[in-house]
Amino acid sequence: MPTRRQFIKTTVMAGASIALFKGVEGQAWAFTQSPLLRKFISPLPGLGTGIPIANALSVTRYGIASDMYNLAAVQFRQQMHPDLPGPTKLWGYMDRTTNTPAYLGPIIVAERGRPVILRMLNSLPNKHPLPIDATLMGADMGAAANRITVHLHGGLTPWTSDGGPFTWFTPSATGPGSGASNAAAGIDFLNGVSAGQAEYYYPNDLSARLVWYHDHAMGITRLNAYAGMASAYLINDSVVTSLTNPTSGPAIVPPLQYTIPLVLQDKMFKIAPDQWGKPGDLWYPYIYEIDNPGPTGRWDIGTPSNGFPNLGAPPVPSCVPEFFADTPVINGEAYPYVEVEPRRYLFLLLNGSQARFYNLNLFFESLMNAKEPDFSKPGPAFIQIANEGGLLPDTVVLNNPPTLMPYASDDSVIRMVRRTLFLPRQREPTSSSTSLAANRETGSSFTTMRQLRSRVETPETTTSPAIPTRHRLAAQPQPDRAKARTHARYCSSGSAD
Ligand SMILES: [Cu+2]
Repeated sequence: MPTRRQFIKTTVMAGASIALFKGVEGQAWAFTQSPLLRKFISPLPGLGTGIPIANALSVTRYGIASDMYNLAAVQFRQQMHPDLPGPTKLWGYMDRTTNTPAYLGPIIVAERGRPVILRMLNSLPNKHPLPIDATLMGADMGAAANRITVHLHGGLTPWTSDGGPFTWFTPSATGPGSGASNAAAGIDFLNGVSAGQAEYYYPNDLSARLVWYHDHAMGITRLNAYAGMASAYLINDSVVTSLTNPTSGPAIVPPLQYTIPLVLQDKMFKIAPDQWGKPGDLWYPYIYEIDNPGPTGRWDIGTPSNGFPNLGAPPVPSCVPEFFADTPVINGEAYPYVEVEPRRYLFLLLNGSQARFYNLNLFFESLMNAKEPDFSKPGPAFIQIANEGGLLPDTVVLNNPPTLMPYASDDSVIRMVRRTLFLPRQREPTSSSTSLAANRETGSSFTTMRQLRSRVETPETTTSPAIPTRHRLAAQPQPDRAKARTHARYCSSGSAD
């Protein structure tokens, strides 16, 4: 196992930049170690162009017309930026009707009231692409590294299909497990349909919104989601349809071809091979750096002199509490650009990072410094129409957009104009004297390691009408209260995330 000093030495020799920021013990550290990548040379993967949309099979289940999806969890490689030394090893979901895996795919497009049946086949190899802390509950006692379970994050799901952490199954699982961590399935597994295959039932009895499905296995959820087992799940309903296709007047919400999902993540890439992979593969922190006490180590541990108990050296690999990676990845591509027309677009924003918050701002490109923003020239406003709770009652103009928390989503309409830069600024721990609240409020105290931008080059003229600054979206149908109560009972034993 390389020491931290050896690691940094290797990193410097490889020409990557190192930036250690000030902090206090007990905080995560921001630093960079990935290969330096050119910005904005590859296009943003979009819906159906890079990110596949899952193919549904129409079936009748419980007497209700439903959509069946046959997916598999597989290992594959994908080039996440042209400058990376090779394609990145990933674990992700694949549509078994096409057998073509792709990062963030396949997206499931669902309709309110039409249930989805998701069948997931576990086709993962035995060896995990990331370091596993084998002292964590669920990952101990020789537990299989390739155990999975599927959770619909933000869904209103009966507990039997909620993918609780102990409902995991391995490629050889046939039924409920014995409860031992080294069994073929977890003790709560009751979704088996055949060897290594589980089935989940999603009633979709909730209003239109962007949610997502991801792995949820006990002890390794963070690693599995980071490795790629996370995909989008878009729910449409009649209210959104009436906004995109009104019977009279202009559409408030752009149609699907002018909808751009932006899944914001931060990743770290290896520059040297190790026992888990080769250069260009994903890196994940796994060592507490107690050999370098004081405010310079990454994931330092507290000392007894600062009131922390002396518990001895943590294991290697260790689970670290927070992880701020150095390379922004949007829809699976590092530093992408997106070309748009001068008209309204609907952006579906999802923060899929481990711990990073994003503060989203639009600025015009600097005339003096290409590919950099001119902070004195703010771009068009965000008009927020929804969040992860569904459509808002009214549109909201976000001149100073709020922070997008991890695992949260926002739907915003933006009217694009010429040469606009899309620049989410990144929030992370800075110095001990700067409170998190201050960080959130003032852009100047943000530490931006690298910038996440999409370039837009279009004529300045625009043909789409201005977006009303305040617009009543629609009266939404009320949920079925009896059904909601039943679901509440089901979900009370579900998982929290
Ligand atoms: Cu979740």
